[in-house]
Amino acid sequence: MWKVQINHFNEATIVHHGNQFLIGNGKMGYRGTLEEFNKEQLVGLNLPGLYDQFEDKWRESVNAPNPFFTQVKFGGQVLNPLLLKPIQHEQILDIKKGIHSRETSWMLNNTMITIQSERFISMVQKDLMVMKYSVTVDQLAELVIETGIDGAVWDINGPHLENSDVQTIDNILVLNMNTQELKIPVVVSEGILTNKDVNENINLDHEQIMRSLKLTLKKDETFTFYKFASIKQGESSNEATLETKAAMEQGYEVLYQEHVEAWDDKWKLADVVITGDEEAQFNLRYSIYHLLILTPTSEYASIPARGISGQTYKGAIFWDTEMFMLPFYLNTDLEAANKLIQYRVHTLDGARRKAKEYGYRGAYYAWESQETGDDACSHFNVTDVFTKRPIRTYFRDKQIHISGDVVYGIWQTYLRTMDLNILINGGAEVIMECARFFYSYGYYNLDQDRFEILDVTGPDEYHERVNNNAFTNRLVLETFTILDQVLTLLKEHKNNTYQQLIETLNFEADYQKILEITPKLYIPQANDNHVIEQFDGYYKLEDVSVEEVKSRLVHPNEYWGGGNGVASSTQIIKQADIVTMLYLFKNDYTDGVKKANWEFYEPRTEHGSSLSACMYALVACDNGNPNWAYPYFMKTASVDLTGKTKQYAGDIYIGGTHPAANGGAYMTAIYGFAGLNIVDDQIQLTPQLPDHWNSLSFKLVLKDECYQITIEKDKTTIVKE
Ligand code: IFM
Repeated sequence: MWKVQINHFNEATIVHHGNQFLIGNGKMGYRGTLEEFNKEQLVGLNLPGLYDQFEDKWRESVNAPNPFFTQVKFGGQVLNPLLLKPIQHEQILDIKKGIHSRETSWMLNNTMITIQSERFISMVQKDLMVMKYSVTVDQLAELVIETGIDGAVWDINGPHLENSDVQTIDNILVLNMNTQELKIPVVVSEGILTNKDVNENINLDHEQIMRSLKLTLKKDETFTFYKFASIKQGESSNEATLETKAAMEQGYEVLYQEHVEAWDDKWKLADVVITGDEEAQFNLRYSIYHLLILTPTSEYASIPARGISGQTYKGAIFWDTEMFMLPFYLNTDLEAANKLIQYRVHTLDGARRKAKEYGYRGAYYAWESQETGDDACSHFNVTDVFTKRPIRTYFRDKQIHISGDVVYGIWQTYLRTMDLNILINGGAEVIMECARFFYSYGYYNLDQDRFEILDVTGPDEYHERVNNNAFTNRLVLETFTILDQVLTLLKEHKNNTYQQLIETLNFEADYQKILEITPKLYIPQANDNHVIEQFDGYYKLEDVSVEEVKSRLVHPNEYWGGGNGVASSTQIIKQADIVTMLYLFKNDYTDGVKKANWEFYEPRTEHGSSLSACMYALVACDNGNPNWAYPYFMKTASVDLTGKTKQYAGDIYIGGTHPAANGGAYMTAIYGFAGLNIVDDQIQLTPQLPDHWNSLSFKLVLKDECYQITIEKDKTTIVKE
């Protein structure tokens, strides 16, 4: 099963299907809406690496004009399911090929008119979008097809594009605009080829540029046009036009074929095969599909928390990338993994600026990072549903674990490749600056003779500004430990680089101080019940159930955190916090501690974040309980199929796709159920499949070799390919 399919039209699910039927290639994402839809239905061609700020609104990624806009008119009636009920409607996403298709029929004036379309964003030519669009009638009929570029773009905090200039060059339509803030050109061009000659007029409006095709179709005749669209960022209309022309010369079939072959190559390495559970198989493949359409194409852009599904969360990059998505790319596409790491190297100066802004030294990475690494996160990131006033949140100021997450990601990449270039080409500098930041942020408690990390927000965002969040403290310890390992390695193998870094960063004194303080760093330990307190004073909070907290809500979209929120004074947490720590640092903790904490924190977790369930699944597997893990795995893997996630935080729309959950599903299969562990280039497996699974198999790229790993009930095989 490789297809997501719906067989009827329902207005209420337009937004969900926009996410569910998304296509993309890492550089662009196109929402799963119908060709006749517009910004009201959240049509979106998202450009994840391009950002803009309009006036004093939130800076966010840019959505480009829509080159696929097409509507058919018959007898003066626009064929649009919102205006006229179709007699048949089907929408399909083929996740094996990265192709979206639809077929819709209407009965009007005793004539059946059927629209079929098939579209893709080329996985080969990254600025290219291609569509085949057909209309069939069962009676002689006169039709008008309007197709062109719709410049009326859906924006959350826009408009982001200005100075629209429309032109036609050799019958290619071109819409030229630029971003408001940095004046970066965004050019959309499109050309069409038709299966028969038609009468065509072009209407140039300042935001829209449309072809109007007038045609008469005989009984049972089909009219087809092929559309080739080029979207250029920072380039001129000339480049866009040339690419459109070249694509038209190549033709639909050739472009289709190369696209499908590129997808085939991707699946060869990325697929994970489950036998004995079709639903789990499909959900997992669907999650991997999302990771594939997010494969980074540049080292100057990374993967936003809502992927390429739109501008939610400002199109920004969070810790989601390193902690939940990077493992997939490390196992299947090292080049992509390196781009993610290089993105953090290129944004180091932004992190330095943020540290300085708050009065610290070193690098404090952006909670919501864009192209420069400056923080896009607002101090008031949620709006109160009752008063409509902004709520002061401390994600930006206090979620300091982000710098540790970046360090962790770089180190994991180094451990996987043992390639010193990762450290030499900026990785070591990032690690040094992050360690320095933590050193300057921490507090030496003279009375207790220990180094503490105060006033932070951990992964559980409902409890802000807490002291000694165990997860954060443990990650700081990891950062200090990695720092020492990195500097020792460089000193031994690349002494020149070592000396140069120490001198340019003036790091000698900090290095010594960090080494001295590391043994004093306070790491909260398990109590007599083997439970670790999430932060100082957590146990003193009201001990209530999630259901009880829910029953106290006055409004369904009310924000649970933010100091005064319903959860803030209780032990109810938003997402896996201690449990995330237990997964990341599994060797530090006994099975007893893992079990006790899982059992203690799970009933206290709202799972209000899509990052939560996979961590519970991973720790359950690590604890030898795959059947406990299974429902959390299924929840994670189906998140973008069901659309059952929070759509609002207060009054702010937070819908879209969930790449961290997609990555978490992959992690659960590979690190949980297969129990993969790589130590010194050796593949170790501790498999524990759910009872009803027969087998699990996947590929692993390790040091230029590819391994096929197959886990069956009673045997495990590793074959070098
Ligand atoms: O990074 C997450 C955070 O942990 C919870 N809120 C949403 C963010 C983006 O996914």
